[in-house]
Amino acid sequence: MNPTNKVAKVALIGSGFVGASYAFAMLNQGAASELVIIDVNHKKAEGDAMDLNHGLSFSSNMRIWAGDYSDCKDADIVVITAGANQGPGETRLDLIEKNAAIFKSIVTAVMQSGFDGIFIVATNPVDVLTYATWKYSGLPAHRIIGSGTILDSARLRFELGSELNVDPRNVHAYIMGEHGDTELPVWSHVNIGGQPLKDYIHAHGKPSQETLNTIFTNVRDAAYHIIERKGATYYGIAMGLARLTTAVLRNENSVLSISALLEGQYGLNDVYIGVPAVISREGIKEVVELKLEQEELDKLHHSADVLKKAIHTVFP
Ligand code: 6V0
Repeated sequence: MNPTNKVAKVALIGSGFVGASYAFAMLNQGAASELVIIDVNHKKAEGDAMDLNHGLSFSSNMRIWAGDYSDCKDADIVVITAGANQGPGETRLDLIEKNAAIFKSIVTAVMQSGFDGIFIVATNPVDVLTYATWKYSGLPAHRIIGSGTILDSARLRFELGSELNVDPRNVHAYIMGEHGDTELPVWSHVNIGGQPLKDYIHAHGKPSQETLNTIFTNVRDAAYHIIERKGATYYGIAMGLARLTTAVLRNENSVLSISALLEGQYGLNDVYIGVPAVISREGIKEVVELKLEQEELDKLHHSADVLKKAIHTVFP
């Protein structure tokens, strides 16, 4: 960790669609002072670093270069977006085997550099690979953060905001569970600028349950719809990752829905899964334990069962 807080260094591993978009978002947000880009395709990392450097006259100051694993030694955060992405019709869980093997080599190389910071993981299936990063790194679980349902919650806030004609930043809503097909909307804790959803519905006569169901289906299946149209999704997750990075570097104590290791919360153990959590310079400072309705809790447990099965294919 960087005790002086003078230089905030981020190492990005994987400069594909998600990684390069994240680097661009970081350049615009200005939370880090150094960004090293590492990719098995070194030329791609070099090209991205060159291209991004040409934006420095228009952004805050940041040193950006294409490096190697030795550059992770004094990084505050390593962000992993490397690996295969979903093809049309492929689920996130279909990617396990390929990406777990890639992660073993990446995390081992990062740790061999002497890295002692915080990992942020975005590669899919993100909950399983966050668990794998925890195991392969040997670091405490609170220093391994998966992007989890940060994007799904943002999608839900956008969809609800559009439906209600309210700024999504004033719509407080979480998707919990797997970042994938078994995720769930936590309707019981949605509020619009402080007004609980059920009170909002009572006052405005809408949205109907049917509309809410459609909104959730759109959120859950958003990646499929985007992949069908343009082959990949990256801007939304890149901005979510930049938000998460900033929350850590600036010690914000922000509540974000991310993938955290559960150790008894929600009656679950030994699984990384999407939950709201307080994010600070320590990483995951605290998992927020919402009082869920029974149906929501059952769905969360089902999602955890699916993830545990997937985790056991990598860690029997
Ligand atoms: P991409 O554009 O194919 O980029 C992947 C990059 O990883 C490429 O530049 C590769 O060269 C690089 N790479 C592959 N193997 C290695 C390795 N061993 N070491 C270093 N670099 C390597 O994929 P894209 O950027 O679209 O997606 C990356 C991952 O993010 C995929 O697993 C997606 O499924 C996942 N996403 C996660 C989201 C989330 O919400 N968590 C959202 C969107 C995509």
